[in-house]
Amino acid sequence: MKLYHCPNTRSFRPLWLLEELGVSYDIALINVFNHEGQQPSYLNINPHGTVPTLVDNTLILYEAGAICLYLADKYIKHNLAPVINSPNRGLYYQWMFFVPATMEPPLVNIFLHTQLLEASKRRQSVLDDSKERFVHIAVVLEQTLTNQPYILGERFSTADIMIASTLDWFPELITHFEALQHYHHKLTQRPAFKRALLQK
Ligand SMILES: N[C@@H](CCC(=O)N[C@@H](CS)C(=O)NCC(=O)O)C(=O)O
Repeated sequence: MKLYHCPNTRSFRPLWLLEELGVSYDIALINVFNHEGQQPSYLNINPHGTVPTLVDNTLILYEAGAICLYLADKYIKHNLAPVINSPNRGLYYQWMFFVPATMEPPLVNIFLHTQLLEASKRRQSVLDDSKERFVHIAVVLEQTLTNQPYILGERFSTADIMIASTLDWFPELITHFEALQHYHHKLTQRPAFKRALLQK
């Protein structure tokens, strides 16, 4: 199994998961910040030129969330996903999709309108709106995590990897959310998280 990875990107999610699972894998580094994803050899594997991509025998898979769902189920005995038809399985889908569909868009906008776009294209109104939307998201997460240690309840799961890795993009946005801050800190102290960080 090979993961195409670039540090400080969404490929950290499946990388962290692979470390939690403790299975063997290879890493191929693709520096998307230097446009290495646009090399024809990589575009043959992932036509979007983005990371992550997972290659598992004949399967080539992109989309961080899909890769994480696939890996957690492939190694379901490792208990990082609720088993199919269990009550928590529905909630697991909810949070796995919540990250790319609801949580990421305002954060991507904040990134674009503070750092990525050239100054003349940055819009304060988009920034303000995105920060407001993120506060709503953080309030919901804060309420959920005030009464339970992990997003699905008592047990750590792949959904926590999706959420905590995303909180890691802008930790300064959660300084007023006590439970969320505690959750983020606790998850980033996990040995597998730290091992994944060392894969550069
Ligand atoms: N929805 C995709 C997004 C993948 C993506 O855009 N990855 C970024 C890094 S976080 C990338 O490779 N960007 C390089 C580019 O767009 O050329 C996922 O979740 O995997």
